Amino acid sequence: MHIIHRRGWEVSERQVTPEHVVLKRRSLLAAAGAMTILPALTAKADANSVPAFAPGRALTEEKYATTYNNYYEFGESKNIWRDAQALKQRPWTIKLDGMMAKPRTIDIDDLLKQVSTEERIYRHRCVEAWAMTVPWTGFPLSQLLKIAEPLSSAKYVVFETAQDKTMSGLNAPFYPWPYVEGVTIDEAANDLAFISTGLYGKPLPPQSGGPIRLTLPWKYGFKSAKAIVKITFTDKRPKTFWEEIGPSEYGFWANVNPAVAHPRWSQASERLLGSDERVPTQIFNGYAEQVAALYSDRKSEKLFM
Ligand SMILES: Nc1nc2c(c(=O)[nH]1)N[C@H]1C(S)=C(S)[C@@H](COP(=O)(O)O)O[C@H]1N2
Ligand SMILES: [Mo]
Repeated sequence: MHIIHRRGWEVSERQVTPEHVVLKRRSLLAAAGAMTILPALTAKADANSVPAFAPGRALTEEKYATTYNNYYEFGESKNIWRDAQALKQRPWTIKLDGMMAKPRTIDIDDLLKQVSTEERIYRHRCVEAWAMTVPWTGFPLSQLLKIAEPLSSAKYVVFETAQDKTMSGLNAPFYPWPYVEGVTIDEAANDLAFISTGLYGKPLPPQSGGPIRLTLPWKYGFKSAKAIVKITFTDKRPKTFWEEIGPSEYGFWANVNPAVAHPRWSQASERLLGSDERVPTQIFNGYAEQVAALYSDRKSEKLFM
């Protein structure tokens, strides 16, 4: 038996995907034509190869990932996918501002011409203790940093979600809209930090954060802001949406850790979407090898909630 050392997202297709899903996705990708094809899809499966960071999980079925969502702009229910179809995906622009060389507004299609897209299968862990494993299409956040050219004095990247008339949840007065999230520049430059514009080989559906969302697989899901319309570079740590609502429950760092309980529930295990199966939660959602070093000088901070 030989060990293939892949990075965490370079999982063997065979390890994560039931065969019928592989076949379905192959035909989807062929139909999509221009989509980047996952290298693992085309590589010959080797029953004896053990990827170093294989999720050891089946891919979540698409119908579960796209019909069970958290998207408070559309309400507190998980069942918002129909309503979210009303959110127009084009035209779509993103304002880049703050501490950067040339603040500007960029059209999503112009942005997509400047990046190279790829597919990554990531585990996703919601702070509410459900989880999924899905194939995103998109590009590393580090590519956006190169395009935006933040000043060296910038320490954080802040993401802001659209506020659209189709979003009935915005009428709920309690919430501090807009939805704001942020990471340090170092976190943003990490290879795992990803901007998603597709899911299951198709354009990212509105309920999943289409047309463009953040995807940070080692952090609780609320960090992965959907429907991004503004990206700001700053030297001040932002007050994020959930931190504003409940700082003792949803912190800025929000790295996944089974040993640090949420004040109201355990984080030791998680339910796999589309099944009743519970599996143990892993530190940094299983991505410690790629991201733990980001926090070696921050041991005194509340990194895990
Ligand atoms: N704008 C916005 N982004 C958001 C949320 C939200 O309510 N609004 N919910 C977050 C939470 S709690 C999770 S778990 C994920 C859910 O993503 P999914 O619906 O694609 O599974 O989106 C995150 N991004
Ligand atoms: Mo979540």
